[in-house]
Amino acid sequence: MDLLVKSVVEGNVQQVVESSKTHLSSGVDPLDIIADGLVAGMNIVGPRFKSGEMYVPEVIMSAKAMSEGMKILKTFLKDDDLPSEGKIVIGTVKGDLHDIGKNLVAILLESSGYKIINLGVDVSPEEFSEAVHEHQPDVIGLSALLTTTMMEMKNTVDYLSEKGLRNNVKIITGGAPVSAAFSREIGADGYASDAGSAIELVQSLLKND
Ligand code: B12
Repeated sequence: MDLLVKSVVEGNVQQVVESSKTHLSSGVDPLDIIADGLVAGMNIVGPRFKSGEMYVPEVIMSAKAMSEGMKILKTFLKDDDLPSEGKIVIGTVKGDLHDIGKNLVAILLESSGYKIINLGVDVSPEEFSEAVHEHQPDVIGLSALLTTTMMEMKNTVDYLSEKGLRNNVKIITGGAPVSAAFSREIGADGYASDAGSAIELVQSLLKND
């Protein structure tokens, strides 16, 4: 399985696909290939990105390699075979079109076992609210990259509170202009400065549930 782990870390799509097929044909359980190969690889990528040893394009290649491997392995799984750590709705707030960082957070959370509902960019408080009704997530992730759209985070938090939707869901925030202090001020449950820390944050918020 070492080769598969290494290939995910290196973002070598072809090698990940070949290695996944080799393990399948030698009879290894697809769930083990996912956990000990693909996820194990992304578990190395997350901390390396956080510590600055890996950069955005490399993380994207690793994630692509992982998802190509998943495509093959998933066909051998039943729908409820994959364990889920929790459900996360994530989106960039209204008026803001930046999504590179938010998508990285989504990718790393997904590779850590969370089910992700990515609402995209320019997401209004009403759309977040609808997503809570529809998907019943454990966590909502709000992203903003503009100082002018940071206040949309507050509007979203306030809107969800008004609608009585805060009881079973934690709200986390992130994005370059956002800080832990701002996040606390607007009443969110947590803040993370990067995708690696976002995983730790979600794990700790859901553990305390
Ligand atoms: C790429 C980019 C764009 C692209 C976006 C493409 C895309 N699909 O995302 C385009 C060209 C569209 C764009 C447009 C604009 N941009 Co722009 N853009 C950038 C740029 C260069 C990089 C942002 C980025 O992707 N960083 C890389 C990612 C990996 O980092 P990140 O986003 O910070 O994400 C990490 C963390 O913040 C965190 N995180 C992010 N989201 C979340 C969410 C959660 C829940 C959590 C926990 C963590 C988390 O984890 C991520 C991964 O580690 C920045 C400058 C910069 N260096 O930041 C300017 C910047 C953000 N843009 C800026 C501006 C002004 C604009 C425009 C207004 C320009 C214009 N006049 O048209 C428009 C606004 C459009 C709009 N309505 O949103 C300013 C913002 C200034 C400010 N303080 O408000 C910046 C800072 C540039 C500058 N120095 O002036 N932009």
